[in-house]
Amino acid sequence: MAGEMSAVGSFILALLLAGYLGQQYLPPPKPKVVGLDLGTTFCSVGVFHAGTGEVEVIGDEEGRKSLPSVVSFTATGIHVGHDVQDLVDSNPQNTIYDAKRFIGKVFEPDVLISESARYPFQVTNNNGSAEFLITTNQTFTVSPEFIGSQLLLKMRKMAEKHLGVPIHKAVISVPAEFDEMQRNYTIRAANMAGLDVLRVINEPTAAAMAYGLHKVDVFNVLVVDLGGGTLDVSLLNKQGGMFLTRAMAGNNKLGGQDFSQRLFQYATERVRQQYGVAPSLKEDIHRLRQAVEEVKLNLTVESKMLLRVPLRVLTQGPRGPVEEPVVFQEPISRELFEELNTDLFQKILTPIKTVLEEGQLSKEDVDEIVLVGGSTRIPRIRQLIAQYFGKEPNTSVDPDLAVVTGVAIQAGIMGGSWPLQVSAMEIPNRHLRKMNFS
Ligand SMILES: *[C@@H]1O[C@H](CO)[C@@H](O)[C@H](O)[C@H]1NC(C)=O
Ligand SMILES: *[C@@H]1O[C@H](CO)[C@@H](O)[C@H](O)[C@H]1NC(C)=O
Ligand SMILES: *[C@@H]1O[C@H](CO)[C@@H](O)[C@H](O)[C@H]1NC(C)=O
Ligand SMILES: *[C@@H]1O[C@H](CO)[C@@H](O)[C@H](O)[C@H]1NC(C)=O
Ligand SMILES: CC(=O)N[C@H]1CO[C@H](CO)[C@@H](O)[C@@H]1O
Repeated sequence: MAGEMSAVGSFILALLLAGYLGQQYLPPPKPKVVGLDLGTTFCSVGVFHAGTGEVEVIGDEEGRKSLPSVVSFTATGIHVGHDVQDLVDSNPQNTIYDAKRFIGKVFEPDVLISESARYPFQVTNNNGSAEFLITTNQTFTVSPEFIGSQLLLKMRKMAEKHLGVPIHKAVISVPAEFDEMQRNYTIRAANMAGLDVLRVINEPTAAAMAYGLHKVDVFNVLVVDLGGGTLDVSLLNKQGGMFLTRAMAGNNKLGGQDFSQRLFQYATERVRQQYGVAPSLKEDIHRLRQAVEEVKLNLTVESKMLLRVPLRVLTQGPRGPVEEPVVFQEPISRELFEELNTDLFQKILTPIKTVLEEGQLSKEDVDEIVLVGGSTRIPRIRQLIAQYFGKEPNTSVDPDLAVVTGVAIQAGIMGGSWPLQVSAMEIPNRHLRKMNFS
């Protein structure tokens, strides 16, 4: 009897051992849960690889790791992300962007009318909810969550193609200030894309996780997210494995496009000084804007750049004004760019001071500062923040991919991937309101 028992026992032991060895030598299982960052202007998808313990942000066929949050409708179908690029100019009234600003929100009728005036597409009012009016060879409306679902579906397909497995589960990030309804509609967008949402996580929390701050001994984390058009500052407090948002503040009219605009105004003035007229042709203005944007990006690494744009200027010929092709050239130094934006850069400190006041902390109490959003690449901005706190911010993760990196880590935790034992939790912040300065 005892012998039989031990035979069964060693059989079980052998099974366990085989399982253990299998775990050691078989390739690690493919990730089953994806992390999604559905941003206002760009979105990304990432996964956590249990085998290597690394996050992979999944690129498209051309290796691009973020896709523009744009969806365009034509008679032949729905186009998403990079596929839309050519349609932005030719099909503006059916090309929807910024849908995240409308998701799960109830608006006063006059607010929707003025919002609609800001966009080349038509925003309509469905009992307080925003919808977009599409006219291809038929006319219909789509909801902001439908736009979101098309972006999420594209990212799901990218992940499935890359990993070679079907994906049905996701963790998704939302701005900390999103209320329950905005969160619910974001989940609905994911459901429409065939994804079950295991957890919704705040963007600043995700950014903090990208730096592994859920695993180390920190209490107060300040997250500065400076994107193309908005600044969001959040003060997080970590207790055990739990992140609590203590305070939020921001400026929804401050970001990269404002810094570009200053440089564009300067360039326009220089054209006027050199040729007597400012550029007036639509294509010229467009080209100048693009060149300015490129120079701005390059100045984050270079200290000096040459702005060089072919333009056509109107000059007085013998028989009236004629268009003359010229090549406008102007050296732009990083110093000049900083000078043109001094006051705007200073404004970044306002919401930072506010969250500290709201959270009743002094700047010395902040353990780590995390920078998110493309505009935090600007060296002067990093420097201003470092000077204010008297310590270096955390910048080693690509600021455009910090959120998706953190969401992918959370997805790995939800998927039960070894070796992550620490789970980040969020304490809901129902009564927190975001202060806005703009
Ligand atoms: C719109 O055009 C597409 C492609 O040409 C066609 O497949 C579709 O049936 C048309 N729809 C309507 C309502 O005419
Ligand atoms: C419109 O919204 C209000 C509250 O937001 C709701 O009470 C009402 O039933 C809605 N009407 C329709 C037609 O959906
Ligand atoms: C959000 O969804 C949950 C679960 O489906 C539901 O209980 C809750 O009432 C919803 N809240 C809002 C504001 O829509
Ligand atoms: C900006 O930098 C990139 C890479 O360093 C370079 O390829 C590009 O030509 C630069 N742009 C301009 C306008 O010089
Ligand atoms: C400046 C800097 O890199 N600070 C911190 C970033 O976050 C990690 C935690 O993962 C800290 O160890 C660094 O010191």
